[in-house]
Order: sequence, then C-alpha cells, then structure tokens
Amino acid sequence: MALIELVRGDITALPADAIVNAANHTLLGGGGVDGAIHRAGGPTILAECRRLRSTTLPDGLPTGAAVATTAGLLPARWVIHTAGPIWAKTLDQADLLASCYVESLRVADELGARRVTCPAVSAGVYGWPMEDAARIAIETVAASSTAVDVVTFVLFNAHAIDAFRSALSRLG
Ligand code: AR6
Repeated sequence: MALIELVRGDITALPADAIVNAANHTLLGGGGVDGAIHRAGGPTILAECRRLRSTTLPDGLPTGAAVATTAGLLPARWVIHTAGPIWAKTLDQADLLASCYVESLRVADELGARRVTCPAVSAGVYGWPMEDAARIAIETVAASSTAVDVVTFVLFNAHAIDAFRSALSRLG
C-alpha cells in the first residue's frame, strides 16, 4: 500500500517519477491542470499524445482509462494521462472516477514509478463536488495494492486540501 501525502500547490512544480494528468478522451490538451501540464512540459507531450491517437488509441482515451507519455520539461519521467468522468450522481460514474486512480497506478506500476503525484481528477471543469471526489480518490488509492511508494495529491486550494484531509482522516 502506498503512503498518501497531501500538498497544496501546482502539480507541475513538484518533482515525481510520474505526474497524473486530469486529461480528456481526446488526449489533445485542454484547460485546468491539463493545460498547465502541457504548458510547463512543452510540445513533446502533445507530440506523444498525437502519436498515441494515431496508433494505439484511434478513438481516444476511454473514460476511466490511463496512458503514459514522456513528461517533457516537467520534473518527472512520465505523465500518466487519465480521462475522468463528468460529474453525475450515478454509481457507474463514481466507479469510472475510481477507475482513473486504479488505472493510473497500474500504469505507474508498469513503468516502475515509485513517487506519483495526482490532482483531484474531475473536480474542476468536470464539476465533481470536491468532498466526493476526495473520498473516491483517497479510498481508491488506500485500497490499492500498488508498488508505488508514495502518492502525493497536489491540491490547488484550501477547499481541496480540507476535503482530502477529512477523507484521509475518515480512513482511520
Ligand atoms: N496543479 C494542481 N491542481 C490543479 C492545477 C495545477 N496546476 N490546475 C488546476 N488544478 P481540471 P477535470 C485543479 O478542471 O475536472 C481540462 O480542460 C483544479 O482546481 O483540471 O478532471 C481537460 O482537458 C481541480 O481541483 O480537471 C478536460 O477536458 C482539479 O485540478 C477537463 O478539463 C481538476 O480540475 C477535465 O476536467
């Protein structure tokens, strides 16, 4: 089981082996953390995403799935792109959000990443309420049998930190 850490800040500034990106099914960039990662990482990340789209992922990245690229200029070896679900009050959407973390950690294990940073997937543009997004993220990572040593959630504001802190404290 990985140690879970919470840090407030910009995920593009924190060194890691792999940085999880809250991307979308096109894999071709966007706003929020996705935009920040592509801006800070430079064009090699998008070039690899385009290559994936023209080879293994012609229909895009399915919601709940994850795939790795180079991290370009970021202080990491890889970016693991995952496509979160748009918020909906249904169990299957919640399962898809959990799947983002399961699949990201599975890819991290395949790569041999030991320190992984994650944003609050789906809790921005995709509208997932922060408390629920935090609960799903924390419970899923805590239940994982990953070989990753440390999963650091890098959170943008005080509300996100509070939500993740209470989810972590409820684990017991
Ligand atoms: N570091 C850490 N967290 C951040 C950063 C950053 N640099 N920037 C934003 N956040 P979002 P989503 C937080 O919208 O909801 C994109 O356009 C943000 O405050 O980035 O999964 C993609 O291309 C929020 O708490 O991702 C997709 O189309 C969290 O990261 C869509 O948005 C996630 O917000 C995905 O939406």
